[in-house]
Amino acid sequence: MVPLTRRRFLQISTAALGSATALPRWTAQPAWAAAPASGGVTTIPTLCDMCFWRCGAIAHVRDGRLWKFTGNPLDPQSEGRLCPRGTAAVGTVYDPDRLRQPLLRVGPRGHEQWKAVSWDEALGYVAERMNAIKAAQGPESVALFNHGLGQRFLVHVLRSWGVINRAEPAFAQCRGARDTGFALTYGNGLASPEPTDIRNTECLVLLGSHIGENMHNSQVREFAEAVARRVPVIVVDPRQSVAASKAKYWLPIKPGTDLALLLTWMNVLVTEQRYDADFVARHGHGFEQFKDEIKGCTPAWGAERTGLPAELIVAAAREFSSHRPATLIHPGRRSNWYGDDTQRARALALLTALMGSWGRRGGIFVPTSLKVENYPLPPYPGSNRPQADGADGAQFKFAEEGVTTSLRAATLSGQPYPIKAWVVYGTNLLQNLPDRAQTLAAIDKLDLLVVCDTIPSEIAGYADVVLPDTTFLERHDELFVGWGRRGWIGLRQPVVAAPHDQKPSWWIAKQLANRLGVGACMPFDDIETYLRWRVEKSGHSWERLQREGILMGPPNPVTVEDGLALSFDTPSHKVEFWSEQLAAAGFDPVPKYTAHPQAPAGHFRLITGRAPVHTFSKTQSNPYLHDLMPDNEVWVNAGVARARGLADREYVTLRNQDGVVSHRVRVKATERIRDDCVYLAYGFGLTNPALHGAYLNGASAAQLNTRYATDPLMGGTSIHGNFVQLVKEA
Ligand SMILES: Nc1nc2c(c(=O)[nH]1)N[C@H]1C(S)=C(S)[C@@H](COP(=O)(O)OP(=O)(O)OC[C@H]3O[C@@H](n4cnc5c(=O)[nH]c(N)nc54)[C@H](O)[C@@H]3O)O[C@H]1N2
Ligand SMILES: Nc1nc2c(c(=O)[nH]1)N[C@H]1C(S)=C(S)[C@@H](COP(=O)(O)OP(=O)(O)OC[C@H]3O[C@@H](n4cnc5c(=O)[nH]c(N)nc54)[C@H](O)[C@@H]3O)O[C@H]1N2
Ligand code: SF4
Ligand SMILES: [Mo]
Repeated sequence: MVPLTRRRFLQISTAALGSATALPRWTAQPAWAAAPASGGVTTIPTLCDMCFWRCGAIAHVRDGRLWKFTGNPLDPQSEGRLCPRGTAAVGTVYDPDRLRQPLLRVGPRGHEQWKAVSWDEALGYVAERMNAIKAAQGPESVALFNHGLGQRFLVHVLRSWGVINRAEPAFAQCRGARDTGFALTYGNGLASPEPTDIRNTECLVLLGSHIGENMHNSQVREFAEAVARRVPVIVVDPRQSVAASKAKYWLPIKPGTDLALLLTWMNVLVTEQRYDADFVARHGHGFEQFKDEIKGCTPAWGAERTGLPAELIVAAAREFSSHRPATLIHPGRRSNWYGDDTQRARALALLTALMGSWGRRGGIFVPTSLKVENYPLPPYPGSNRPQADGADGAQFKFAEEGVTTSLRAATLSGQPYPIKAWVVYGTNLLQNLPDRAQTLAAIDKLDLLVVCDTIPSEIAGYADVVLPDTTFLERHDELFVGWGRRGWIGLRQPVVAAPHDQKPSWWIAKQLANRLGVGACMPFDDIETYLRWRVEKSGHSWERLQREGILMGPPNPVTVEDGLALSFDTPSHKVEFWSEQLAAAGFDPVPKYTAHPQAPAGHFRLITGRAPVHTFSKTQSNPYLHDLMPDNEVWVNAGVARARGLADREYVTLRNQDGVVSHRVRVKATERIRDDCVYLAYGFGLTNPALHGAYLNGASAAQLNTRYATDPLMGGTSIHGNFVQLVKEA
């Protein structure tokens, strides 16, 4: 590998992000695919997995080693450019902390005493324990936690074996509330990538949504283009985020009061008749009742709750409504803020409807896809038991996916039936679920904890069996069928060989299937047979997909301007300003503001977001990204820091309302945050000493999330309801 100095790395990532590529946007045959490898360098297209945006990328391989990772110009997500994390994929392959072989626990759980074993022994052990649990308690007593494209076949095998309990933090800890709120309003969630037409917008409104720190590639690039086009940007954030620093209006809202602001904005739009009356008349359901519900939400009412001047609230509403329908009210993504997040998402959805910007150019488009045939696989067995997490309606009427924290609660209580094993694929539950003590207590109840990961993550530290997956650069995964302005298929394929005894996740799933007695559910010898079948049966060339990495579908209308006819899959077949479904289930049919708990004396609300060069807790041991940002800092209002005698860059610890104390972290004293909250980027302060570079670097926001509120509609867990004191180091 070419030694990559920090300086050169920065140059690469800046070029990757900022510069306009000379390649046309939709080349039929890119130079790198047509030309034979020169100078011993082979280029292989694949999909980035440094985060879940799944950008199309090109691996440059020399002498069997990956030395550069760049964007695939054919891919609609990257358009030839990766974010800094994608560029650093090389560090994921050569991370010295990688798991190398299967491990069996020999000491007490969590004490990290292992025996390296063969795959045969590891998978034989897993199958034997799982079959014993099935015989005694039924397959429902095994739960699966998973995330990412690599999970596909493990999920399939376990479901074929009888698993019905499965959840991922990307729902209840991420976009679940947002998608539920939009589905209740329009009949459809937004999924990923969210169809925001930033490229064509004439006014962008961001609540939270810290694009630029949230590095989702295409959104960041379209955002940069919008700023260059001098599109007015309105940012609502208690902290002056990177996006807020580019904004025409920054509204430093009192945390937790966004719903009051949204209701006030809607009141202003209705009162001043600035909404799209035609859209509402044609597509709206229950508008009069809605109007009646929000009539008390005047600017004075909103100002009192949000801490924002009434004039600023009104000025922002006048600004963004003057650009409708090309006004984009960004729907957000990580919506697990305060526990009433589905209702906040409903308010965002209704504000979009008042702008008439659903299905419009410059607003939210209705994405299209490409039809891909499904490989004929046997159906899953049924079960006469309910899901243990209540996400099938018993507890969370509107949850469309499994609820992690509720599955954890079922493991703790043994109700409605005991959960005796967790299989965990690609998700670090000790960081991404609130209240770590509950996660550890639930693990204590298990007869079996299997973790499949690439590095010694914190959750792997508690496993009975650790299965070392290959990295995404060493394996095939299921096809990625993308939804967007056009549909596309993206292929993940291996670009280098696994360096040790790591195995691809599809292979692990297939081997396990044989040992679990459900081998028939994987009726192909290798994954290429499966992938080729799907691609060719769908009328595409497998060889071309292997060569180019991306196959684009034909253009379809995605906005009214392109000829799209709007339709809504709600009970009324309209946009539900008033939700009969919510009313029938005993919830507010129109969102209502309720105040959230305030900080105890001497405490600050802990708010959180993303570090631009890291993904959650999974990239801290990547040498290049670690070099760029080894730890986090706690943002403290400069006046607060002065009053407490805290100097910029001085170390403090954070003690939360329940007495949990963080690892030491540097203070960033800044005017760019309100004085009632502090901010910490998520993903640091990792506690597994086997992560040599990343161990205890910075403070873990997750560790301080001991309190959470649960969204009663879909089970999402809030994390912004925790409060901390700043403790000076002795
Ligand atoms: N670099 C990088 N990028 C990522 C990721 C990553 O790990 N690393 N993860 C990706 C994923 S999965 C997701 S879900 C997204 C998440 O990214 P977003 O969806 O953008 O996350 P948010 O929580 O909406 O935004 C965090 C911002 O909200 C502000 N905030 C906190 N409390 C409040 C409040 O009460 N009101 C308002 N209006 N603002 C508040 C914070 O100050 C912060 O600026 O990021 C994605 N992009
Ligand atoms: N406190 C707090 N909690 C949060 C959030 C937050 O901001 N703060 N954000 C929430 C959000 S928005 C989301 S989307 C979720 C994200 O949660 P997850 O997507 O589950 O992300 P991580 O917790 O980083 O766990 C990813 C794990 O997968 C492993 N891994 C990486 N690549 C591979 C691979 O190829 N194969 C296998 N088998 N494993 C791999 C990593 O080493 C890591 O242990 O977290 C949520 N939880
Ligand atoms: S946004 Fe960045 S890390 Fe995520 S897939 Fe794209 S290039 Fe990779
Ligand atoms: Mo997320």
